[in-house]
Amino acid sequence: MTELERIEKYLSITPSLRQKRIQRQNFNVFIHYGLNTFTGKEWGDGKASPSLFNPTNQDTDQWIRTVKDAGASGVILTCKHHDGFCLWQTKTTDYSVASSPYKGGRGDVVKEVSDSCRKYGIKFGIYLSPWDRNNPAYGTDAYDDLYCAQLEELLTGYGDIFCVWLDGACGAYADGKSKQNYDFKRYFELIRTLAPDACISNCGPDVRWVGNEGGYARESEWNVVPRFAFDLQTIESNSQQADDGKFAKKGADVVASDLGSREFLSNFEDFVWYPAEVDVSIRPGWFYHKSQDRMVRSLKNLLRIYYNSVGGNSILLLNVPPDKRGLIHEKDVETLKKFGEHISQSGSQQVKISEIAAPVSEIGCEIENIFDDSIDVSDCNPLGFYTPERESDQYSFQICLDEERKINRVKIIENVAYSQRIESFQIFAYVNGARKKVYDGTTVGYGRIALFKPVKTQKLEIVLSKVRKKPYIEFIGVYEDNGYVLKKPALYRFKQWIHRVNYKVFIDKENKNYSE
Ligand code: FUL
Repeated sequence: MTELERIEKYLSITPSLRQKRIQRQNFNVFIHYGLNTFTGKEWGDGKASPSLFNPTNQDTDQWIRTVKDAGASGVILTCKHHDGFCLWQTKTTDYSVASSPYKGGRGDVVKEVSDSCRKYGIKFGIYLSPWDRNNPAYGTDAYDDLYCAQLEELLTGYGDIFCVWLDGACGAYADGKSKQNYDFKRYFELIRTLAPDACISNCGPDVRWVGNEGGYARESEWNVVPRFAFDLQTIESNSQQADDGKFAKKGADVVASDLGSREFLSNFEDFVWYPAEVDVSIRPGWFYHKSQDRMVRSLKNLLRIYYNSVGGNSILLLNVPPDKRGLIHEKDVETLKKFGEHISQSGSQQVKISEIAAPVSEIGCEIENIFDDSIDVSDCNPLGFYTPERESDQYSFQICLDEERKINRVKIIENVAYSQRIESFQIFAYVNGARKKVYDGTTVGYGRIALFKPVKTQKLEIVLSKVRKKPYIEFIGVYEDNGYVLKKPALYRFKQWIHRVNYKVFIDKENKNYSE
């Protein structure tokens, strides 16, 4: 294939509607809750008595109000974690809330959370751990039947599900057992049948695990990656293997640093649209531990994660674990409230653009289309974007603001219906007549928030210095200084990522493309 043919191939890879929707959601909350909340464990061994599950004051409305105040769009609940304890009234096992004192054994946490989500307009998703340390069937074919029955109960009994999160973590050896040979193909088909709009994340074809639990996206996240990236063996082998408290602290060193550059893609023939998700906990643990009440991430830390993930073409999945009372702890609530306020205030700091000069557009795709990011091009408005009429090596946009403003960021979104095209771009500000470079970046994709040192200016220039083909831009926004400065160290860490994945080994020819 020539370079041009290759590029055409990459650009032919575009998201499914369900992928566009989840990318547009930007930020969701993970809720880890279950027997571990009461035993203080991270990985329950499946032997703890259900009688320990006894929240005294559970209020899922409080959880979801917190989620809403934080500005998230959806919630994913650990309906069953590795210990096998089920938070709903399942017919598949007694190891569930039905055997607990909670509401006299008649409680159903999945129902409560999904009802609260509906009440507050938050989407609801499920996490159902494939690894099950309690069920005697684990390790046999009968377990696949049981797992599918659990999926079926969850996907049919609790309203719309936006995401099914399949965890790759497994430490079966810790139980002296060999690992279940999961029939993922069967799980995927069942999910597609029962919940066709739901994304299957992590060990699934729709959303890619970023590869670490430290809150780091790559400096250049690409949505078009070689199909091997959706290879369950790779995902599982990179996932957590032991409950030693070390995995989440590892930072960003468990995956390849580049999954999508032209150079990297040139090694492969088969590609998928596979957007990254950054899953990270607000505390050191995924489950609540009283001893970690003073270790809740600070606002500054959460913002670092937000700008790095949501601002770096990735979905953020932030874990917030309820405590033994069945409430989200005051400390987390307070931080999340400030976080939500920061995000919403920052969104309203968009500066008025009085004039923008861009290369001549295709008819119907004028530059004026791109100042309003509430237009959802994915579902309904195919013309809410700009594209130049002609192909060129570089594209330059001159932006005049209504008056001189102190700004510190620019947000750009590509219309991903045309795949991901921008490979590098720079932002210049005119200060006292001089053209000063304020930002040098790489990918844009579903969204890049380019943060720079505050600068007073009335005129900017954005140069798309390298593109795969002419850009399709959905949105450009310029924002007044919100006081946030992204510290350099986070970026330095990416550069030190080690290429640990031997990608050639893991190509699985059997993998069907479930994205269709
Ligand atoms: C990991 C699990 O082992 C953790 O307990 C947690 O659920 C996290 C989201 O995924 O792989």
